[in-house]
Amino acid sequence: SSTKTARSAATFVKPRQRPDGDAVAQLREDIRTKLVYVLGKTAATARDRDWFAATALALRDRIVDACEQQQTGSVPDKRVYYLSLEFLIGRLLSDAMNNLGLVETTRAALRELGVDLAEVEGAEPDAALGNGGLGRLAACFMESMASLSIPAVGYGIRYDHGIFRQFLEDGWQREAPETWLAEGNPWEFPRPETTYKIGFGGHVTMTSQGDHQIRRHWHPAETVNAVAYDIPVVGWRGKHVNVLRLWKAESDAPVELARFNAGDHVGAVAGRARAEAISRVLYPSDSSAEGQELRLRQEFFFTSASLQDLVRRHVAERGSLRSLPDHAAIQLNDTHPAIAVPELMRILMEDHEFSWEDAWQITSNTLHYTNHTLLPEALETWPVELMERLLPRHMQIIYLINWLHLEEQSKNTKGGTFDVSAVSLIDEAHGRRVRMGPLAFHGSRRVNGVSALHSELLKSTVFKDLHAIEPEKIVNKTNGITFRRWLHNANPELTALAVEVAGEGVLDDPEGLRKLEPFADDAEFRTRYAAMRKTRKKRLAQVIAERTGIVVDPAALFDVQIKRIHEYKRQLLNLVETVALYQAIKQAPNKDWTPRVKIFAGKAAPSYVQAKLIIKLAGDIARVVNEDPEIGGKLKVVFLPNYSVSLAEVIIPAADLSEQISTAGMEASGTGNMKLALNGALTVGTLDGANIEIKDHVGADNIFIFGLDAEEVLARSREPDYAGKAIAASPRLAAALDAIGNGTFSPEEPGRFSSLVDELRHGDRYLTTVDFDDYWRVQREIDAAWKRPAQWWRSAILNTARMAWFSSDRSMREYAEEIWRVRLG
Ligand code: 4GP
Repeated sequence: SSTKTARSAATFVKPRQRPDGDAVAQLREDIRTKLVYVLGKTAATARDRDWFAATALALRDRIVDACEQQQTGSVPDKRVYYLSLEFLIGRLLSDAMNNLGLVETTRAALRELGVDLAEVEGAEPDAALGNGGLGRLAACFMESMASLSIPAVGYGIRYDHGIFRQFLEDGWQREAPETWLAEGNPWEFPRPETTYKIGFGGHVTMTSQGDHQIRRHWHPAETVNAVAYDIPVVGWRGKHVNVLRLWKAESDAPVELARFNAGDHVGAVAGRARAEAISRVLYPSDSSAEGQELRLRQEFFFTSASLQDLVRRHVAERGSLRSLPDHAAIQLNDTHPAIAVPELMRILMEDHEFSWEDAWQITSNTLHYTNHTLLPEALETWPVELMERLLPRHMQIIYLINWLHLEEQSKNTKGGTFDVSAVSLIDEAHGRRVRMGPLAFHGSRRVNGVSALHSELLKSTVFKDLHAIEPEKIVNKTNGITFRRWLHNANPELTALAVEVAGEGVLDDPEGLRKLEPFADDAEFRTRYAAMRKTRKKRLAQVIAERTGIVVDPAALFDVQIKRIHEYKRQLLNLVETVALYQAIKQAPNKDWTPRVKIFAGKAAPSYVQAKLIIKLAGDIARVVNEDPEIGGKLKVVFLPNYSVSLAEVIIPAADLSEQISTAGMEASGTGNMKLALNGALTVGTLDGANIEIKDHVGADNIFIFGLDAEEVLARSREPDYAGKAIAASPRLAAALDAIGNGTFSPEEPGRFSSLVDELRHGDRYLTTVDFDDYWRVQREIDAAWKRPAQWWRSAILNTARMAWFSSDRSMREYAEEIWRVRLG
């Protein structure tokens, strides 16, 4: 009977919304006007990039109109301020068109101008102001807050150069600057009138004010201007618009004319260059510590500007800052803005004359903090010496916060002893350093992890002692992704299927995807679902051929691992398994192997030597495997360079298998795992991060789980020589490691990968060797599953049907209700 439903549903398919003729004509004229009068071009001289700018400007007008309508209302009761050093936005044109309901209108308007929308979309540079998961999450959250009408401002830095462009030279990662602003940014409004002074260095004075009151005052040695640039963020169906306000650093020092006239043209502007360096480049530091002074300057710069801005707004709207916690919820995205704790205290005491106690009350009821990683090397600390030099007043405030905090603990233990070093905000063991995680924890009303497992691990590991003091503080908020981008825009074919089955309402409420469930048992629907995938795989095969020259067969299983390159994410596990598979195929070339294409993409931090070596290894394995005539089409290996949001939008809908194979306990959540499962890729994964919750939602039969869980990882790590034992027990693993170590893939330099192999043999911090055999087992199970298409596509459809919970709308609703206590609009 479900087959019948599918057929009858098919007969009800509405033709893709036909755009209204007047709207098309109007938009066409608006685009033409922008092209001619704003850009100074003609249809004859315009390049795709010009058409993109003209289209963006025309759509931006419509966003502004939506904004105007919304502003006729009164001041919102409470606003959310999302402070993030990273916003990995990607392109905005498709978001804007889709959310305004103008995709087809824009396509038609451009067609009348003789221009192809796809070309225009392709001409938009990615706004890549982030490294990976943390930055992309911030972008998804901004879109969801706008879609849910949560009044919010995102605050960040307007970097001249976002994440570097990755290219391969002889298989090695090389980095080149990304220049997204080279031709301006049509989405943004510069607001030079909204400029704040940000201080650095200098000294602190004390004045006594009678009543034994002492006031301290900071006199910075240097100030830099933070200038606002606003990007409007329009929500679904154009109902609500929020702002992403990015700060650009500008010098407030004039050009030194005398010096300039004396011929020192460079020296005359050196001070300006130093100030402006703050917003020059994004630090490429996904999950690893950055000890650079410039990084601390960036963090303070954007945090101070954002706090000054929201304080000014609050005072203008409400008068006293005493009510700040009632009308503002500030979310610190990781510890990068943790300096907000002392900075808000300073602003309240110094500029608004609050007492310490009142300032603390306001601060610790307004701030909230999200943790994104447990890796010890990624937990930020700053040398006390550097803080004292760069932010002397803040260091004093941190000392006093810490003193009061430790006093309180010693009172609580009633004369008993407690471990000061475990809860102190200052680490005395590694040279004196300020621990930004504990500072953010202590100064915030709520602290959250980003998956159920991660939040539990926060309580039992990094924040164990602080959690014991305030057991209510840590809450879980599992990450999410915006379906508007990762389903509707990235996969129109699957979206059309979903709309056909579940109706247009599925675009507003992803719970409607559930209606796909019965169709998993419908052979005809499965065929159409598989055809959708095939279309997307052909497109990806084309991109692979263009960018790497490698020819892949869209009929093969597309197995993808796309994310930052990091040892804990274990691209190496996948590569070792690839080698073992290669060896197995060579031993039995005539066996009925499931044809696979292993697709890798991701950037390595420029200073991360092992990660860069892993990229080189992928390329070297690819060269040998892809050219081996014995292998034929059974196995292909591809490393796609310059992974980006836009490239993800092409790969994800084309993936059959999603590799989420981090060492259990180390991936805080993952969000790529959600995007892939939503698009119907089956996950092969460990019980880590949000994989666990994905399994709970899609069902254990529709996901491939392997390896140790987080507890087992802890236990095994304590056993001596666990790697040696695992290798000794697995001839297959030993042979694969030998091949990598002896130069089978790098005959011109046989020892090239010996550091990787030695680490696996003698250290193996990420338990790659321990999980290998089970990973091999599950991969062969996957080979077998691929040969049972009815079951495979059934599982794929069930993945799509059961992923609604992972919408970032759900995450944002939870934050709104349980952390921010803000009403949805
Ligand atoms: C990432 C985590 O590694 C990832 O598991 C999580 O899904 C993501 O944040 C969003 O919460 N962390 C980073 C980072 O990107 O720079 O620490």
